[in-house]
Amino acid sequence: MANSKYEYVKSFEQPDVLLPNTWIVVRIDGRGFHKFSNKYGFEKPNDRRAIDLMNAAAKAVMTELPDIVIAYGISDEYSFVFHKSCTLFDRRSSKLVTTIVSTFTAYYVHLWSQFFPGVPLSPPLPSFDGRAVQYPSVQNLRDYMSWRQVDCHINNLYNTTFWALIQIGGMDAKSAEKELAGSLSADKNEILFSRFKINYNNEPEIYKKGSVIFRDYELVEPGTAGEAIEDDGAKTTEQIKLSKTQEENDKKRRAKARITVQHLDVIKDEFWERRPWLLSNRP
Ligand code: DGT
Ligand code: MG
Ligand code: MG
Ligand code: MG
Ligand code: MG
Repeated sequence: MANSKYEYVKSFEQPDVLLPNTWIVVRIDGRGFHKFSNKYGFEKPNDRRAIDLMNAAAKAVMTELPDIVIAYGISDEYSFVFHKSCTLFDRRSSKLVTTIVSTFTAYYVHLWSQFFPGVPLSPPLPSFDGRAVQYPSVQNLRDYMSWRQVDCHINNLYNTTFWALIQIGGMDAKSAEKELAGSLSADKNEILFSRFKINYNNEPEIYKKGSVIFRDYELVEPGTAGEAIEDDGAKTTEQIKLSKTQEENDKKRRAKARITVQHLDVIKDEFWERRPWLLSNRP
């Protein structure tokens, strides 16, 4: 390529490579979805069509980007986890984030009519922001996932109670808000049960737990996981050659695996122990 006198402008680009050997989480979030959900009359507190659409778009993102090992979604947000060994886009943050955000948004719009038949999208169209965060250990990554799932639980219990007070109890929003100010989980469970005969435990898992998407292989019995989770990374040339072939095989295996959307507890050890491939050294 010939150099032009303009080429120097390239040197203004700032590097944004993420640290090696860290788990990368790209979290996206719908822009102004409070307004967006009202515009399209999303059911309160949860609209199954809206959640299924988020899940379908996230599943499509995972299918297109086999480097993603797991994704977790609630409300208008989704977190995508890249394996710590991922080298996609040389780990450049802006490339990873913008690719996820645009792929997700494109699918959200593309799939909209399947989930909202007869409800045409009109501007302002849905858009999403995104950021990348790096986690140096499996524990940090699991704590991140737990943080999002606890958020899901807290928000859903609040919203379920808030909307029961309004929709079944006939309260206005202000009084419902006042009623719930300072209340504990137990209080909300009690309100739901004593006033509305709703046992929160029987609410759908998809609303209580959020959605987790991953590649499905055969489950492992808890306590029998073969592979150690952390390793120091030092390898001989022979091991590197071997791991290259391994990498190729893993890539093929990953591309073929069934991607599943489930509503499981990702806070407890069991989820991870039964699926050791998710956080193993080899993606
Ligand atoms: P942002 O993210 O700062 O641009 O602003 P928002 O408005 O997107 O706020 P955020 O992301 O904190 O909250 C998500 C909003 O989306 C929240 O107002 C509730 C709404 N939303 C998400 N899923 C559902 C649903 O299934 N049903 C209803 N009714 N609303 C939903
Ligand atoms: Mg926000
Ligand atoms: Mg939002
Ligand atoms: Mg949000
Ligand atoms: Mg280009």
